[in-house]
Amino acid sequence: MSEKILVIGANGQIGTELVIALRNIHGSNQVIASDIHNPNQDNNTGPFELVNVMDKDNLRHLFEKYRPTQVYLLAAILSAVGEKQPKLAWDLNMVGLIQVLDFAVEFKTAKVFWPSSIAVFGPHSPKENTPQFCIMDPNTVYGFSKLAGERWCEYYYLKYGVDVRSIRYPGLIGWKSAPGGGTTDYAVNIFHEALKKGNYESFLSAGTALPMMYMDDAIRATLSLMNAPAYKLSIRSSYNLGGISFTPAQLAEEIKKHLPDFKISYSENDPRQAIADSWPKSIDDTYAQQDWDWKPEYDLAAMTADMLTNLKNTI
Ligand code: AKB
Repeated sequence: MSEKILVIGANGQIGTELVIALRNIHGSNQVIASDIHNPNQDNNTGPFELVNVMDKDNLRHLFEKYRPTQVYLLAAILSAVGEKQPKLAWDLNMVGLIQVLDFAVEFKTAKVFWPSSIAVFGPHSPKENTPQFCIMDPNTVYGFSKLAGERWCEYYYLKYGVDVRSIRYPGLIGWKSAPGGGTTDYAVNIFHEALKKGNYESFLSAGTALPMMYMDDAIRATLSLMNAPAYKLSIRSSYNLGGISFTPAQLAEEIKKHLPDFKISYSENDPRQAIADSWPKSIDDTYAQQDWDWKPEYDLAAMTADMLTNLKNTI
């Protein structure tokens, strides 16, 4: 069967790269990119629709027009921006998801993808190798909207049979797209500043370890999960996904191997530090390994080399 794939939030950090990957696999016309903003350069290569996920009629129109077989709902407000606009973050992250799940039931959408995050964990979750199932007490609006969203995903799967699949993404690092207002954004910004200015002021402290992943791995993981046979998937809330774990100081050391004059400094009292301190340092992704053979390809050295090589040509 030929797929019709709707990507909502296509201009964002994940959406930009996912649309490219999906169009390479399925052909440009089979992938409808949509966003609240006009298409970016990468999304201009096929059908595009303006959409506001909070607007039910607007969303219904897209489902009626395209009858998508797969929907990727990526529109969200991330951790740092969410703390500045908590009510809006809650509304957008929840209303968007529930509307899409309802339309998936009504229009019999074969598969839905929705991203969760390491932000579902909180101060009392284990910090090292955080397991799939443990205490979860997120204290950001983004984090508890993602945790509630995971519950809704599992609920729609169990009650209505929606084949919804999800990943708890770590911080994502890529050169094709900009990060969107999260706590892990430093790990992308540092590369841009290293190449442009030779120095970077990190808003997280030198020793703040966080789970991270190179975008190539994240896209591969997303497509693997979406292609996995349904009977193999034991998690219908959201899968833990492990990649690399490093601190700003370790990333700076790695960058220095390519740019020996690079200097890093650290700001104090940034509100994102408290968010980072409440999150895991590394993730146990045994379920993803067992259920759909997940294995990351990029370590810190490979990711840093690839980022610098590719970014050099765009700056
Ligand atoms: C953020 O920092 O908010 C995101 C995330 C880890 O979900 N990158």
